Amino acid sequence: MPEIKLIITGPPGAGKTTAIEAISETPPVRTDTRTTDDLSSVKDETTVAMDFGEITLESGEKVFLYGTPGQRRFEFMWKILVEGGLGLIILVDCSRPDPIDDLKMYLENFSDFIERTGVVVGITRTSEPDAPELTEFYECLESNDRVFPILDVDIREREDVALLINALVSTLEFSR
Ligand SMILES: Nc1nc2c(ncn2[C@@H]2O[C@H](COP(=O)(O)OP(=O)(O)O)[C@@H](O)[C@H]2O)c(=O)[nH]1
Ligand SMILES: [Mg+2]
Repeated sequence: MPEIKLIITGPPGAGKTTAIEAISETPPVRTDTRTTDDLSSVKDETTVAMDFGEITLESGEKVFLYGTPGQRRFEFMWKILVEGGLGLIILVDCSRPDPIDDLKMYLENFSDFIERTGVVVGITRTSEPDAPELTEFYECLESNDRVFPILDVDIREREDVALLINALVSTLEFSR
């Protein structure tokens, strides 16, 4: 059976580690360590190298899901992780100061990868009082000449993570 490597990215605390834990059939590999810098007010632990989990689709295809470290000082890891990847999940966290700007940043940073793969955007914590409307995220994609599915998700729910993966894999079907 073919194997599909997907990457999940997004700012620290968006839920990359949580998503992989929610869906992986095998015990996920985590490389979290205690936070020491200004992030420690947001969370106790942060991913330094990657997260890894695997899922078998209904079609029998195996998906390997790699989570990137969120902090920008680990950006060099992103290039290593995308090697051989077929698609990207970008998580955007509405509890952060400027979620639209976060999305723009990830579109730019992964632009080389995005040129040759598929993308799906997962918006988390959409019930936050200052959360942008979904249309604002679509406008952000549009102004960057991108058309990707955007889903409102609770990343702690297995079904929501499955939705993201299925949306991404189905966009890939066209290009494979
Ligand atoms: N209250 C709330 N918490 C959430 C939601 N989505 C994710 N979380 C929590 O946010 C944290 C995300 O942390 P983590 O997965 O380590 O983020 P990472 O830095 O992207 O790997 C976890 O404690 C989740 O349980 C949500 O919709 N509501
Ligand atoms: Mg993490």
